[in-house]
Amino acid sequence: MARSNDEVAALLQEYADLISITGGDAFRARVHEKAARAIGGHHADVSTLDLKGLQEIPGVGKSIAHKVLEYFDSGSVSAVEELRAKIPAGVRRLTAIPTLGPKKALTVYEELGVSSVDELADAVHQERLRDLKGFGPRTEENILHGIELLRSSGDRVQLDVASDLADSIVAALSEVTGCLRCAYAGSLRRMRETIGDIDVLVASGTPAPVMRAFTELPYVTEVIAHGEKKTSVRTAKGLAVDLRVVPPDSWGAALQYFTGSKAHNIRTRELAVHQGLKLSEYGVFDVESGEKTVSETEEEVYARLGLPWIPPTLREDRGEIEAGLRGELPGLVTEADVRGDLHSHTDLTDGLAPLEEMAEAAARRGYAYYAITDHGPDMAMQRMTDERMLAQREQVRELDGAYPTRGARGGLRLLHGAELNIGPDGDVDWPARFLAGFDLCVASVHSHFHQDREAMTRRLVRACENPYVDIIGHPTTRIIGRRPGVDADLDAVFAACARTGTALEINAHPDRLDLRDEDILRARRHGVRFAVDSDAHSVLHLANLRYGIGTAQRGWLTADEVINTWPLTRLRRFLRKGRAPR
Ligand code: DGT
Ligand code: CA
Ligand code: CA
Ligand code: ZN
Repeated sequence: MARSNDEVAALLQEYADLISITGGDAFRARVHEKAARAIGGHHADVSTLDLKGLQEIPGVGKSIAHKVLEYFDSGSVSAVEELRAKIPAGVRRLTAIPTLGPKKALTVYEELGVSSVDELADAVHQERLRDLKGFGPRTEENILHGIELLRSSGDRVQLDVASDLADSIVAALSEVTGCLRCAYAGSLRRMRETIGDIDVLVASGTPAPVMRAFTELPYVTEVIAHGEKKTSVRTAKGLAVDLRVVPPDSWGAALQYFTGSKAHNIRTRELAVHQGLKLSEYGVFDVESGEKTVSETEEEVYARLGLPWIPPTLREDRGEIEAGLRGELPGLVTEADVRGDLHSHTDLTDGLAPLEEMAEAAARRGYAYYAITDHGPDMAMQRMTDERMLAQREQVRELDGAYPTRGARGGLRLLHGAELNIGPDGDVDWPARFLAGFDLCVASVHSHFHQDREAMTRRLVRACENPYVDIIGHPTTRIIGRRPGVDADLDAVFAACARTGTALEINAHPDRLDLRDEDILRARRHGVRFAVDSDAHSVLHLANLRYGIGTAQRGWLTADEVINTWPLTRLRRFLRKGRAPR
């Protein structure tokens, strides 16, 4: 994973924000924003590219390419620094409030001197915003709601950010002499949707060199605590990391303990107590003799408690202990079960890569089949037409089977689909006649998020009832930390999905993870099928599927409940749904 691409993308995005905040040219802001997205999604590490290579990235012109080179030469970009100097960091932080926007952020700063999120909340409560042009009671409500969203996500980071960092820490520490085992534990191992801090575990008889290597990692900016057993640091992105070094013969007990969750651990400790045992991060001990019985592997620890090994994604005390005791833990879906991705975009709409590159990358992942689902014409920005869609279909048919893959002897099977837009009344982009030509259709809500509960429920149910809608994409449309899910009677929607044979998507993008774990648990009680999809807008996004699988596991899903683990013939039968036979 090219971390430098993320850095540059963040910098260009910040620059775009700064341009907007300072009232600069809106077009210039958009150009930089677009380049930020392109670089974030680019397959090659941008720190290795020269001027020419950089300019080959779509949306990257000469001036942006020069900024990127300047960044890698000197560690900063003068144009960005100039704007940074004009705008206090607190004001920039205001733009992180999802409902505020750069223009209003500048207004409250210039007119009221508000330069932090707390000050803004105070100003709202003191009704000081009311006198400003363009601010009404409705704006105040929106701002307070935005502040609440920002605060509820707190200092937690998204799954992909923590994953990338943890992977590179584990890789680095595994190289240190004396490190016998290294893994991450905590909420990241359980694949929670956001991560408070990373917990890394090392088994070693000689902690000192491991601790030293840890504090000397290049992205460590601050050492919070330095000890024999535990060291805590803060990293460049603000994320904290705890490292614990344990004796090799305590590895299993420590991994179990520090994986959590706290609620799960309370239950395992109770189980131990009932059997005259004591469970700690050092092992399972006999209370009477004080003798250690097991602790080397997690399997042993669970077995000693009378349990099978419980997958980390289930360890939330949501019934996994009871299921384990009864021998009824689900056989969870894994990434290896997945035979294809059913939601992805190309540069025909808002994706970054052409069809060929996306398909080739899907084949590299070993898929048996792969669906291209660009946006329909109802999202006007995407400029889709019937002709363009049909031309793409021809291209898809031509390339069907052209890419060798582990997953299918005759090459990757390409499906031609679309991501339809579910309009306010539940209608979708095209009439039945046109829709009948697609192999599959994903349908999603992209606007009118604030309909009342009844209207929103009706809208989603109508979409399910459309015989050409096979999958409801990102069903609640929430964006983690930025936008709450829509208000709908989800049980009614889930029941409609089950009744009509419409699958619910588990959108694997780490910003979305939609459906979320709790909704999946609810939906599966209705007998719904699911599709775990990347919704990839670039080649790199295809790998996000792992986060969707983690989320599916947290929803207790088995492979049989996930349609894109099925062989193509079974999948096609599902996709025929209520359609007239062809
Ligand atoms: P996070 O960091 O907020 O995303 O969530 P976790 O689950 O990673 O929590 P963290 O980092 O505070 O602790 C890691 C694990 O260590 C936690 O899942 C369970 C274990 N642990 C920590 N403190 C306690 C405790 O006071 N009691 C018990 N039973 N376990 C604890
Ligand atoms: Ca943690
Ligand atoms: Ca921790
Ligand atoms: Zn999409």
